Amino acid sequence: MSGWTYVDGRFVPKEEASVSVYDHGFLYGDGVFEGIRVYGGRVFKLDEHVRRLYESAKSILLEIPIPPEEMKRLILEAVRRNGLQDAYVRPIVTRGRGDLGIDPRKCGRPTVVVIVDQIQLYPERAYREGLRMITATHRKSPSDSLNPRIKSLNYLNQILARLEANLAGADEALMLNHEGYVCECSADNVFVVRSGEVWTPPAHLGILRGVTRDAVLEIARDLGIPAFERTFTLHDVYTADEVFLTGTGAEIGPVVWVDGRVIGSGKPGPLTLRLLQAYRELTAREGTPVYEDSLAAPGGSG
Ligand code: PXG
Repeated sequence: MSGWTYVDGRFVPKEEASVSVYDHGFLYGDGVFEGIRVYGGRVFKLDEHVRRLYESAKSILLEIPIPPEEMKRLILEAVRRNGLQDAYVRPIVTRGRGDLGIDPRKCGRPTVVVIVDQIQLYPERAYREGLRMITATHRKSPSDSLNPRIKSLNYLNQILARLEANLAGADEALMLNHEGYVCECSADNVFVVRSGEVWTPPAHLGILRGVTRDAVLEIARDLGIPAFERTFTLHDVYTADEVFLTGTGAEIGPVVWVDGRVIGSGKPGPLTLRLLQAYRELTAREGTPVYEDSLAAPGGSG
């Protein structure tokens, strides 16, 4: 697919988009990013994603060289330039180009990249039949080491967990914190349904506070389904009526098998499917319009 990518102040053809090998995002994973969906020409939860991007950056003392409102305009323009109605947008901000030492003071200006691409959806089978998940032996990195609330370019912790899932022939890996409490999956948040209640681990346990997770908590409450943040263990997962994961890419993915335990009936649960339908209605209805917005910067990208 042809298209345009924003790199450091200008749009370039996708095939030509590149950053320096001296960029500390490449050398050390020193940077932050977001993953955002566009549905029917509307950017879903743009404010929430941009807020999290700036919070991640602030936490690692990375000053994004443009203000949040300009970042939003840039994201909308990037989608517009690619002429897509449905897309996946990946804003990335790195520490920038430095030398071979880790010291961020050697980096000049942070690198800003916005990639727009087509979204690779989970196969429809995943929603019809459900996903299989294993618990990774790799624990979530503790909040006082590398806080999982920061959506940084340092994804090795999650990748090591995903490799375990791949080796086991599973779709996703569940990750625990060092106390053994359920945290989240390698690249999705996790929920359990027990006796009509919906539980997901609290953010302070050491997880990424997913935008989809927050939207699902809100949808559940709107539907009159009791939904809480709660600390729980693998036992609560194995014996749950339903389990599902959430993420920008996955939306709401039913989980029917965890570490050899069949969850509920072994099919996607009724509450999960109800939430998925409500979530899809929300994504079809809400969002910042790409092609008719007042935020749009007239003309070029600067
Ligand atoms: N936890 C982690 C660790 C994540 O990376 C989520 C939860 C869900 O968050 P949102 O805000 O999307 O509801 C993510 C999502 C992938 C992929 O390939 C997923 C994510 C990032 C990059 C790639 O599935 N993040």
